[in-house]
Amino acid sequence: EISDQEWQRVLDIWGQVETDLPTHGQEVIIRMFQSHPETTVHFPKFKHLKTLDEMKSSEELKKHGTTVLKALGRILKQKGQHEAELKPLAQSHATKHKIPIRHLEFISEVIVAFFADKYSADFGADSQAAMRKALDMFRNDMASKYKEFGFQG
Ligand code: HE6
Repeated sequence: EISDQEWQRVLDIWGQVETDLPTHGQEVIIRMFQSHPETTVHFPKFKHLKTLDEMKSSEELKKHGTTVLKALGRILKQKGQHEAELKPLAQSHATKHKIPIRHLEFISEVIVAFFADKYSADFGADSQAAMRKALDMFRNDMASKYKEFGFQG
């Protein structure tokens, strides 16, 4: 159960993230690739990006990061009432991209760690805990939906 105050903490930090989605999205994807290289196998379109500099210079990677954070933001703003937003995302990630739930856990960890680095003053322990709860809920609900689509995740 996530309280109103916890959702407020989540959406407060998201307000800062939304001031520049491409830069934040780019950083999330790059951190995910660097800390969990197994996630790169899902992205044939980024296979040519070998070095950190190449990743940073890729407009396509930045665009993808923007897409991901835009979708995640839309979900978080539903404060748990996210069935309509989650379903198509679960469907594509289960049946088309085949992304294990474990990889959703990786990106969640990356998001919390990155925000904690970047917003040390405004994303303290309580906010980090709230964001973790929200991302846990997102992931649990994705896992349930995955099963409806026949993917064990
Ligand atoms: Fe993915 N993704 N994604 N994804 N995604 C997305 C929103 C992906 C994600 C976690 C996506 C992924 C691999 C996501 C993806 C395409 C994730 C949107 C809106 C789209 C799209 O519409 O194109 C989370 C948390 C959110 C909100 C991996 C690995 C992880 C962990 C593709 C390979 C791939 C694709 O299009 O090829």
